[in-house]
This record gives sequence, C-alpha cells and structure tokens, in this order.
Amino acid sequence: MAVYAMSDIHGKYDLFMELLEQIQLKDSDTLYVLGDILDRGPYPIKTLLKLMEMPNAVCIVGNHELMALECLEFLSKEITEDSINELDDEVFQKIMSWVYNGGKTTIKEFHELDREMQNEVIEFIKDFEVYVRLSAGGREHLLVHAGLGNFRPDKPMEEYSLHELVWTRPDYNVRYFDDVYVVSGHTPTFSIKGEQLPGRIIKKNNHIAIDCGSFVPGGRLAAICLDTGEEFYSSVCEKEDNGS
Ligand SMILES: [Mn+2]
Repeated sequence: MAVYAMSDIHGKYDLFMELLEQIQLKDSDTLYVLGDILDRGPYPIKTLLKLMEMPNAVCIVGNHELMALECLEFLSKEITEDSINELDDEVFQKIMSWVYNGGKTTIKEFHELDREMQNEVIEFIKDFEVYVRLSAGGREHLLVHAGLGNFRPDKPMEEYSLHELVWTRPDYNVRYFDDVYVVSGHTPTFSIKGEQLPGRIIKKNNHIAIDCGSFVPGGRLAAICLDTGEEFYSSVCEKEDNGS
C-alpha cells in the first residue's frame, strides 16, 4: 500500500521506465505523477499511453498538459474550411506559445495516432486531478504540480486558481503548513538556490520538491516513496533531446 510520487517526466520515456524498474510498483501501490508528462523530450505520448494502461497511476495536471489541451482538440480536426476559419489569432497564439515551450514532440507523436486514440488521449488528460490530498507514513501531504501561488495560510484550496496551482512557483523558504507536506514538481531542484546538478529531491520547510530536471543535461528523473521517504533516481540526462 505504498504511495510514490514522480514529476516532470517531459517525454523521457526511457528514464521513466528505468524508474519503474527500480520502484517495482505492486498492485496495491499508487504512483502519483505530478504533471508535465508532455513536451520537450522525445516520447511524451508514448509515456502517456504507458500511464493510461497503469491502473494504479494517478496523474495530476501540469502547465504543459494545460497548454496541450488548449491546442490538441483543434489540431485533431480535419483540415476543412470551417477548421481553417477557427484558426483565429487566439488559437494561433496558443499553438505558437505551446511550440515555443517544447510542444513539438507531443504534436509529432499525437499526429501519428489514429483519430480514436487521439480522442482517448485528450479525454485521459481531461481527467487529470488538479491536486491530491493524502496521508502516507502517518503524515499529511498535498500533491500539486507547481505549488500554491499567492499563498495565504487561511486561503481554502478551492480559492486557488488553476494558474496558481500549475504555473506559479512556491516560496521554498516559507513553511506553508505545520502539519502538511507540500509535494511539488515544476521547479527543477537545481534552480532552487544553492543546489547542484545532478538534481536531488529537496526536503525543507515542509516542502518536498521532486522535479530533478529529467530534460536538462545533467538532470534526472526522480521519485519518492511518501511512506518511507526513500528516494529513487534515474540515470543522468546526457544531452538535450527533443526528438529532432
Ligand atoms: Mn511545469
């Protein structure tokens, strides 16, 4: 009945498989993936399809899934006069900004799927959780992609906007809760002041930061068992690999 957390796989399917091999997930265990499965690395959709067939994996939405959702429905349409007319400035800007943020590999693999699988992928992403509260190892945890933007101790969870949960970086120098660990991805741990590559999971001020930079040369994919605190690391990402 162990609970594991992992984040920011970013299309690094091989590193993901390496970590699954290490963890040896049992049927009664649960793996929470804290978003940003997509984009940047070469196999984002292959990674997503693997997660779709894992009954004990629970995915939480990241900013890259949000960007993808805003574009994939449009991109899965047949090119017709109507769909061309829908390509207004707003849709065009969203697609451009997604591509700028590494969407290219997701778009490439998405187009290789048949229409039915494309729809299944879109529906799967739509079902992602926004955040998860759980207890493990006798402690309370809040799992969220980026953090708690504009944090206030008295702010109820339902008052956080999606943007505050999936885009805004938390302040790792501030202890948000005395009795709840905030588990987040999104911010590679080597970019949190004073940390070095290869990235390690950072535990401080009741934060557990688990994005160790799977896509960044010198970074790696990490997972943590929230019951025991045991940490798992993939091999180091050797070079920027965007599938092209
Ligand atoms: Mn992110």
